[in-house]
Amino acid sequence: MAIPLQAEELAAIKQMIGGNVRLNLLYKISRDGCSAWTFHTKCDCKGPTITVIYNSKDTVYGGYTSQNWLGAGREHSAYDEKAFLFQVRYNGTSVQKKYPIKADKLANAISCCHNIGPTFGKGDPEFPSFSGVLKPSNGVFVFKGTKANSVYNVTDIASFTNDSLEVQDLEVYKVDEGLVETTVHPWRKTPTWNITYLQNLKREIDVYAPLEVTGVEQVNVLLFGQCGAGKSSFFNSINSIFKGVITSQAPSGSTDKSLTNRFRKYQVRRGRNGSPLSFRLCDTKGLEKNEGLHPDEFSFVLDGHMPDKYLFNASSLFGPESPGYVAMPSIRDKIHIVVIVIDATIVDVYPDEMTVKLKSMQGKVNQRGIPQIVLLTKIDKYCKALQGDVSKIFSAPEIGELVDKVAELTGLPRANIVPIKNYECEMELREDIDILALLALRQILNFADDYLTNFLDD
Ligand SMILES: Nc1nc2c(ncn2[C@@H]2O[C@H](COP(=O)(O)OP(=O)(O)OP(=O)(O)O)[C@@H](O)[C@H]2O)c(=O)[nH]1
Ligand SMILES: [Mg+2]
Repeated sequence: MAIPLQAEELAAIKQMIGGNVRLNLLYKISRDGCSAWTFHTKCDCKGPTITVIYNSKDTVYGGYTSQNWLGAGREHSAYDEKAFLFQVRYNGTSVQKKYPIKADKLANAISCCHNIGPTFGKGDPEFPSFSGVLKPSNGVFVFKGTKANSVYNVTDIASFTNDSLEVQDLEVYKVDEGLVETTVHPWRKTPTWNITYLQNLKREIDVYAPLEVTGVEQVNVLLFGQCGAGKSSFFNSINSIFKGVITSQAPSGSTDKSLTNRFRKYQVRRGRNGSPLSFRLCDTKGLEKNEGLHPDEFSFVLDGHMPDKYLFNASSLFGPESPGYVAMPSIRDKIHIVVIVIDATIVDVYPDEMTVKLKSMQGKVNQRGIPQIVLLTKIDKYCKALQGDVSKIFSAPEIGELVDKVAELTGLPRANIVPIKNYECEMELREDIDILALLALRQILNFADDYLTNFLDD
């Protein structure tokens, strides 16, 4: 099975296209079959697209065209001065290579015919392609091509394809280009964003207290999700807001393995030395493809068996024999709300294996009747127009559409999906970032209350 596009590879492609773009998967041969007819049915007249090929040498390359694919009519080529080829992975390592179309070959950017798949260049297939219907053999599709490239600036075609025409997968994405156009009909309504609104939100959270009769003094909010999604950064953002300065108490950063290696039940204090607020943000190790938080450890966390500051150990899973194991957890120790943290920039290519892991863990959460909410992070990276000011977020239709997609991915209602931008490179607090993060936190605490109410009813 092909390894899906990694976040940095996706970001590289978006950067090569330029501007603020969204990708929507139209066609995938491992899912839809490798057939020229199916390709044209799904991809014709859809405007700009990218085609991505994953070959058996873990090399990923493809092409972009701003023109329509068209299977109808005679075989023809299309003029496209914006077309280019790219390579974003070579032998399993992410790279970033762009091969623009040659100035004197603009008329030959792509070839269209009902009987051929996506083909860049004209005449002999210079770009690996297929015709008719291709059946896989030992899990790979053997494409045709490639001669020396004359339409695009690829000097060494062998290194472009890594000398392999054995294709594990091919995907075609529709590219929606252009900056966010805000709409007069916001997809979520909030009062006018100003300092008064910010202070009101802060006050609401300041005075928040869990239902007294439950005996719970601080609700336990579990942050979990893929490694690097922004779990620790969310705690840092909330902590910064209440401290009044940018802080980075929880280690955060980018590595291919989870940076967080301890289970932490962080408290947030009012100011530097003030009293703690009535919630704890529980930070965990991230979900990873092979390692990461184990489903059994996840269950122990949900049920309150795992102590604060437990150091994860990949060679020995947490269990009743582990140091600090809480044998008889009370309602105070249990998790009262689960926050699934998802990086907005990878929703379009959310790895299948991660979806499987997520669903199975969601099953455990559902079994226990714990409410769930999705924190959709990095919306500033997903939508560059929001980078300097996130206050227009609820008027940005593309974020509304992204929320729809995440609702579908997680099976949760749209109201449970809250987009945010964490503090990451800022030196000063910003009113817009604070408001968005506090809106998310307020929703989280409301949902936690629902759990405690149900607990009382039971
Ligand atoms: N631009 C941007 N970057 C973010 C945002 N949230 C997190 N980051 C960055 O993403 C990287 C990973 O963030 P972390 O908070 O360490 O992610 P995590 O989920 O705790 O990851 P692990 O502990 O490794 O599982 C860091 O470099 C953050 O600065 C965001 O909203 N916008
Ligand atoms: Mg972390």
